[in-house]
Amino acid sequence: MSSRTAGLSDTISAIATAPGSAGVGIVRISGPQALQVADAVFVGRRKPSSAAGGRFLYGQFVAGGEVLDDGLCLVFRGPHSYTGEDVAELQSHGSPAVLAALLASTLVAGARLARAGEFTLRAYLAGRLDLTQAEAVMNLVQAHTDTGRRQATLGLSGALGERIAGIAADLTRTLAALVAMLDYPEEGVPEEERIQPLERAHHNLQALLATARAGMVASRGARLALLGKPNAGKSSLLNALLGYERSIVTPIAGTTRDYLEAQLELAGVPITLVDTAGLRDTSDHIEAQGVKQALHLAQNADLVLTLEDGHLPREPLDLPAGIPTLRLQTKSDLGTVWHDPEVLPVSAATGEGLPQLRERIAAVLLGNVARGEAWLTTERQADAVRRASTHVSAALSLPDDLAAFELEQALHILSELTGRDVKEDVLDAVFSNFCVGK
Ligand SMILES: Nc1nc2c(ncn2[C@@H]2O[C@H](COP(=O)(O)OP(=O)(O)O)[C@@H](O)[C@H]2O)c(=O)[nH]1
Ligand SMILES: [Mg+2]
Repeated sequence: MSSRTAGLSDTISAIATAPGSAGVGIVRISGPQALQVADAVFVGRRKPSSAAGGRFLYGQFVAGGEVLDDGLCLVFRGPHSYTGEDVAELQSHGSPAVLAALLASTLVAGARLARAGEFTLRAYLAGRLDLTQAEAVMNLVQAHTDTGRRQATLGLSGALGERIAGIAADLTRTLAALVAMLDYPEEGVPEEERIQPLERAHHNLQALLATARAGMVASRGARLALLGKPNAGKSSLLNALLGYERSIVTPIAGTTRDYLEAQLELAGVPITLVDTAGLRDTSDHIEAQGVKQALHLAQNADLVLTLEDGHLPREPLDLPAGIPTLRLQTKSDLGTVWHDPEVLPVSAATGEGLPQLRERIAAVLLGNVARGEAWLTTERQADAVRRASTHVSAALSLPDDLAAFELEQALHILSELTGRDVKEDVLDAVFSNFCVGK
């Protein structure tokens, strides 16, 4: 048995709220002994273990005879809880010291410290969530924008699972028809049973796959690198997009030698803008490091903005190939000495071209996927849909017996995607990205 599902019959405990000081903090306990552990650390008019599910009790948290704080104990009895098990939530003041002491006393009382994502893993194992919903929980916890939140909520509602189930149903229909034909060739299966569902599944898989970039960018954000020669106006553009002076701007070439990052939101996507050292051959050792770093940063960006000064003669920029790029002509307020319809004129000084730039960035990052539908939001999901789609494409052009085999493969991948037929290493990959306490 893997480490992930080992020992799920024990009782776990963790601080469920974020580190730091806050009005309220929560220690969550789940498992067969959850209410007994709560009994040991909570003293009120009623014991948690004798309270009905759905009740909250007022009292004091105690450890070794000492009162830590007063607060609430919420009692959930399985299966009517997040994890499907008995759960107690201890709400104290949101003090790091109180929460640490409270957590420690639940461990002394017999709970074990929860691993990352273990509460949600238990909810999944109890059949309360499928895997795409579990991933949506993680995305929701981490959502920083409306788009990210909306997609996570859609995923959590099961909308993504339903889209996938619809595709699986079409594949199952085709597979049944193919098997029937192979077994009883004289019977004959109508085309609409065989080809139409397969083509529809193929189309729907492609449509789903087309949402992956937008979904991943909306949930985890995107990195945008600004690249260009010294003095092209990279730092000025960064400041203009941010609306405040983050990066130092001077007429001296080579001002930015290190790189710096700043956060902003654009079309509902959390963006990390990266300002880099200007690309040029230089004998300055530090600047040369910066140039190397700039190319490396560009390679790891979701999108590169290349900047070329519009009022100076154009010099070619040597860029590594294969990176999605938007090309900009800077300082448009100074007049332009070259013209290229592929390149967007912008001015950090006057703001000209910035609305168009924001629109183009959003178009590249989000594409034109339908907003109200559930998107793929993780690399795991995109990878599964990509693989399933390859098998379905193959099935479209193969004889019936081989097509049936391809469809079985595709169905297996889809069931792994929603988590009905899942291996331990997949669970590990999904839940290791969670925070402890969720
Ligand atoms: N007129 C004008 N000057 C600009 C603009 N953007 C940058 N500059 C000037 O160009 C010089 C280099 O700018 P900077 O942002 O430091 O370029 P970097 O080396 O690419 O980061 C500075 O003197 C800026 O004031 C612009 O849009 N219009
Ligand atoms: Mg600079």
